Amino acid sequence: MSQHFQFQLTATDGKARRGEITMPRGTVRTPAFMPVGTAGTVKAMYLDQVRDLGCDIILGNVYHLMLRPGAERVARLGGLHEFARWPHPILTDSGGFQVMSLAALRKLDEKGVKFRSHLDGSEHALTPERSIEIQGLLDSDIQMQLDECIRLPAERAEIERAMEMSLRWAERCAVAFGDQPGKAMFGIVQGGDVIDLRIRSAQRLAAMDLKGYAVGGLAVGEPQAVMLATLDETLPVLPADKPRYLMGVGTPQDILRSVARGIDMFDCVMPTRSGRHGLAFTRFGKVNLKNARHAEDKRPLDETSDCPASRDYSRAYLHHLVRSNEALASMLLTWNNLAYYQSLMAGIRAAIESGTFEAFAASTEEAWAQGDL
Ligand code: PRF
Repeated sequence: MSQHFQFQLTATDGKARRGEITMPRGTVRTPAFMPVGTAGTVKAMYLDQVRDLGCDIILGNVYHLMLRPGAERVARLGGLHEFARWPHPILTDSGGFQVMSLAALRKLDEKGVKFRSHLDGSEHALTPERSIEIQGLLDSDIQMQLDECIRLPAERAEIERAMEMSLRWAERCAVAFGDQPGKAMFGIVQGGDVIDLRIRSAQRLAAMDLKGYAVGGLAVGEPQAVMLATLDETLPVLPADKPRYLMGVGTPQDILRSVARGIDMFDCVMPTRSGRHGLAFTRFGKVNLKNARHAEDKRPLDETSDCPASRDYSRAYLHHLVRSNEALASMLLTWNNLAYYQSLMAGIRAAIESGTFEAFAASTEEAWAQGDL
């Protein structure tokens, strides 16, 4: 395994890219979907199961882990990989986005962000430097700069202010991160739905020669067409030889359409959170297992899947578990959903390798549009 963080493109098909990120803890095959492991757990899953689904990397959150159990405590316990028993790569989000969505009484300025914990109301602060320090204490392999994400719709002036500050925070994070050959710190493009701001953000980050780039500030209230048009204009500005990560996205359709534009990495709570709310993802679309029409349906979610949750349990039983609020409902549906997402990514990677991505994307979208349910 490489002692250095490296990215290699192994095939392209149109703008879609197949690559490998190598780092000391393992290789990430891209395009990759990263299950969200907010608090050091992919909720309702054993990490061995997550690994067995073909997952190369999971995501953790500075915000949650700094509040509980605390970054210094995780460091004393050997770091997040050892603590959670996941010896493979971990990417951590820097905290700003979660502060803005979860914390109370936030105060954000050039220095950083002060906030009260959503757990107990205690006061905390995050600066660009402290976010990188926490990500180091967690021993995260891919660390994200602290940024400010503006929800859309928003005024240009507000989007520009946050984007410019995020660029200054990127510089501070890069200094704090320093030179760590086996790890990476990614910059985050901001700029909302304003194309010239997106281009300026991407150009300035590209000039910093970071090891990878994320596109943030999308899927925050704008129509999908706006997100895709923004990717169309932004991605050509980023260096082709660095990985590109679209944060917090998305549906299978969002993923296919973003891969088609040159995105390499994704994370989203959708498969895990939906699983805990009775929603299953399958090759034929979404299945809402709360619905009474499943009550006597003996068919499994997908008899062709290798995932036991998808193949071996009747919809009737899953419906019963969901209606009864059983823990096993969350476990089986999360398992099914992550199996579907990982098989989608494996299909995407194989299609790019064989030069058939467009047809693969069309047939996948078509099957979803039919909706079996
Ligand atoms: N910034 C960070 N994390 C994020 C986002 C962002 O803009 C988003 C937006 N989709 C999700 N997660 N740091």
